[in-house]
Amino acid sequence: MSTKKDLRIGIIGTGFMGRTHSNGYSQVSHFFPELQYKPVLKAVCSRNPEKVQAFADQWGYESIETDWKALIARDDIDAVDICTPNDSHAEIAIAAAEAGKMVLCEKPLARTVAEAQQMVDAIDKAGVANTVWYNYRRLPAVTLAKQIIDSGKLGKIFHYRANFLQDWTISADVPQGGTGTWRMDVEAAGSGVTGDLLAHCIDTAMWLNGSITDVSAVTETFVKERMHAVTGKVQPVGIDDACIFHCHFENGSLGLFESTRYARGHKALYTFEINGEHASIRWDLHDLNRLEYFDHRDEGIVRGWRSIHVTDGDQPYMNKWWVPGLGIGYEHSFIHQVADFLKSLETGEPCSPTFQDALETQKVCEAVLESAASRSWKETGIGATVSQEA
Ligand code: SOE
Repeated sequence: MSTKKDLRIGIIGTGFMGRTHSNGYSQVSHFFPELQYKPVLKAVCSRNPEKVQAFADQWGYESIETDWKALIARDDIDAVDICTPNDSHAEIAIAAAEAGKMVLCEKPLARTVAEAQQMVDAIDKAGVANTVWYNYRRLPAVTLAKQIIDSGKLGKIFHYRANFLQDWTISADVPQGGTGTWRMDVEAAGSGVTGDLLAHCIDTAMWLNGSITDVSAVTETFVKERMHAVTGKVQPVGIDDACIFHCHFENGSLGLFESTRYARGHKALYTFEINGEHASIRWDLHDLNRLEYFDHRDEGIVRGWRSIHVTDGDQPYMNKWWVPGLGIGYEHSFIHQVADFLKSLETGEPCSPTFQDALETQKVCEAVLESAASRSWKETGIGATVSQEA
């Protein structure tokens, strides 16, 4: 008989993220057998009864709901996982916290800082375990980057550079709103690439390199009107199609970030590079098992960029998988997040990024959008501001 404790999951939303999270819950106990908690797929919720039943059958959920309030009211659910479009994150998370449930929320935490702050307040008041699915932190090569930086190998950091490039909205025929294209609708999403893609880059950046204190941004909406999939009307587009910003970090380094959905040829090119006094590192989502490292202190005749294949048992998470040399994929970042969440329930330590951490990312996103709108520098309100004259 298993001595593990059940963590009864109620998931809301059956789209792309509903699938990645469900896969995480399904796989984690196979690969992290030492964990004391075991996710149990108790219920899945979505409005369409046929679709939600099909999802439950496919992923092995025991039951369905078509009203998220009914899911939250159930006393056989311990943790509520929010995989809905951004406009419902706040309402669901606050209700779930008030009902005493643990809350796992898909990124970005909310559409605005005001919403995110209310969510943090509700979580704090209820004192419930929480996390936000900024999954890229948990790819082994990205976690290794964190370990290398924290060990001091890079020395003082001067530059942080990140891109997240896609090309799926170039056609003016792509609608806004609706099931597959809610990310194009400012009401549902809150913003465009800033909240959807740069939020990932900002989360990783602040985890690796500390707080971003102030930003100067430019955004563009290349297609100004699109048909709305729900109303059927051609309506103005309120999201940013592209965003470029530069910034100061609290540690004195400079940041440069770019994201667009108009970079023909790029489907999900997330890259970052960090340059320090002694060494640099860079990473590319399209080659996610590798971390590149350059150390100026190497002997001159062999000095150069090393390509580290992050698949060895002493590298982050990799003793859980196959044998050295065999890579893993995108979906593993979600499995790792579930594992870390379950571990946090054992230790009582928060599972970062918490709602509070994600609020900080939200503050940077909002400062970016305000900076672009006002064509001026904006402080993020986090970290100690570095004087621009300094
Ligand atoms: C957008 O296309 C998207 O699916 C984001 O919403 C995800 O967060 C990102 O990881 C991949 O791209």
